[in-house]
Amino acid sequence: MSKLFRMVILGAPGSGKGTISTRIVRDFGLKHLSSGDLLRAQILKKTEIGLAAQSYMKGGQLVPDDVMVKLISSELSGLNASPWLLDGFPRTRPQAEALHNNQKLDLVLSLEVPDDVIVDRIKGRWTHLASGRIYHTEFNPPKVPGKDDVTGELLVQREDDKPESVRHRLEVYATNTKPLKKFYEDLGILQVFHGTESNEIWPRVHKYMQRHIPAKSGPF
Ligand code: G5P
Ligand code: MG
Repeated sequence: MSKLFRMVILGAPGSGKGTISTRIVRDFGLKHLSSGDLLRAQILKKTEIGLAAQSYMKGGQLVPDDVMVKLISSELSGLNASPWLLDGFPRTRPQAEALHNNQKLDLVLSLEVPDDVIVDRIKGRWTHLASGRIYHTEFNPPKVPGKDDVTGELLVQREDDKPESVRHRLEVYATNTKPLKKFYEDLGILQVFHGTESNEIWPRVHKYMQRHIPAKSGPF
């Protein structure tokens, strides 16, 4: 069963999708595809997709559906034999339908964290853009301040983590992505987790996931 296991993690910007995904990868051995990390890698490489996506992302707008569906389909086609976890895709109804028409999901998790908690925590996020590794000044600090633990390269604050972009991203999430919960609820594969701390949400996610796929380790 674990071999073809396919899941999605939904949640507002800063709700902890990346944080929880890293732990799922460690304990359940899934491949993690973060649409935001993929886009940021394209921007760093100055590809056609990266150049097109940059202006949307900077202000917290969604990148057009056709670009996203093409990007994610191409990444998924390289993962056919592995179980995977999608983070940040789908984000709109057309994206969810395109995915559903191609791949049947086993599970969709939704992280529900209050907006005021999110706005506060995003101020402390630092990112290693090339790898997608994320840190937080208090919650998950790097070993050396301002530097990535693995490469030693400089960490940056994402352009879309400025307070005005974050507020806009929360609105975009509420309008476009939150309704996807109904789509997945109707398919009978949605599980919602409420909380304000990833460390408190994580053991519940781990326990729930074990109903679907055997754990290799954890929860830590
Ligand atoms: P992204 O990159 O997908 P978002 O907005 O969905 O961006 P984001 O901001 O990456 O989500 P997250 O992954 O949910 O947030 O959260 P995280 O990084 O794990 O945690 C946030 C911070 O809080 C981190 O510093 C973490 O260490 C800390 N933290 C975690 N838990 C706790 C805790 O319990 N306590 C505290 N104090 N801190 C904690 O998408 C970016 C853009 O790309 C485009 C859009 O423009 C989008 O805005 N895009 C798409 N466009 C169209 N369609 C798509 N499918 C697209 N996908 C991406
Ligand atoms: Mg993320």
